Amino acid sequence: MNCRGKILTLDGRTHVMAILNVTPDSFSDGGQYLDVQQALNHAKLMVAEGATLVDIGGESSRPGASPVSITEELDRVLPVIRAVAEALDVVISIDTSKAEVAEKALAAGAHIVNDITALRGDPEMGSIVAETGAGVILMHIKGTPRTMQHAPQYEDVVRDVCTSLRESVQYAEAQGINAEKIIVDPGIGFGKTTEHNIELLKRLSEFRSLNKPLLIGTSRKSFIGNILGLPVTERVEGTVATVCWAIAHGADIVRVHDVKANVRAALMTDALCR
Ligand code: 7PJ
Repeated sequence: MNCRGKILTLDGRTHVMAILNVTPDSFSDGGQYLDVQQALNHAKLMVAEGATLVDIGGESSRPGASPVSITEELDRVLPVIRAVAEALDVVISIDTSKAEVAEKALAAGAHIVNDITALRGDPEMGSIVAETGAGVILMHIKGTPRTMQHAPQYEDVVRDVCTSLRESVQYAEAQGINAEKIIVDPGIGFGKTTEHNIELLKRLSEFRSLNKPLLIGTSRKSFIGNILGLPVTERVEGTVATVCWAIAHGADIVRVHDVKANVRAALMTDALCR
């Protein structure tokens, strides 16, 4: 996959995407990396640990989170993107649903737009991605971060999410986005109960029918906490279990906080099932 000149090879090994939140209120690491130098140091560490992508986000999408203004989001992410792009040979994704933030982030050195609304949050997003030649991650969400956990319901969660992603892919391609620059993601935890998340993972291989690279984000999420009865600081092992399972059932990219443990687990799982 060629994302604005940066090549992401999606056939050999699983890629680990490291989460770099530059928000004061993210649910597990909010407030830690607001300072640019600190954010850069954390990115360097995660790349040294084996991450091949870094996902930079300036707006928390945790359940109930308040939206932030475009200026605030830009002030948070642009200096960090510039610093990471300058210092590291890594694929950078910008976690945003706002076209203006995406456009400026791409100009600052990002390669991929990670849009949790799958281009539905901003009417300009599709054309920005198409014009810039960026890669795009189309994630499924039911509702908005504010409303998504209010008793979400599906007829068949896997079929419903798959159908929605298929429509998102069609919309993206109709907007002029190159078919080979699209990654899909069922959006674990975004408008889903613990049972829905488990069902999505159990039947993950059904998403292969979309014929797109598949990204999965389970890291430290509350369904792991619910099953293990553990707080967010104690969910590494639960996350690693889901990462190994996801790789064995078709994931190409895993989005995580705890890079070292998940890179080792991914390499081992690759050796077993690729
Ligand atoms: C995801 C994401 C995910 C993609 C978040 C968290 C909540 N982007 N952004 N997939 N999750 N593509 O980090 O737990 O699962 S924010």
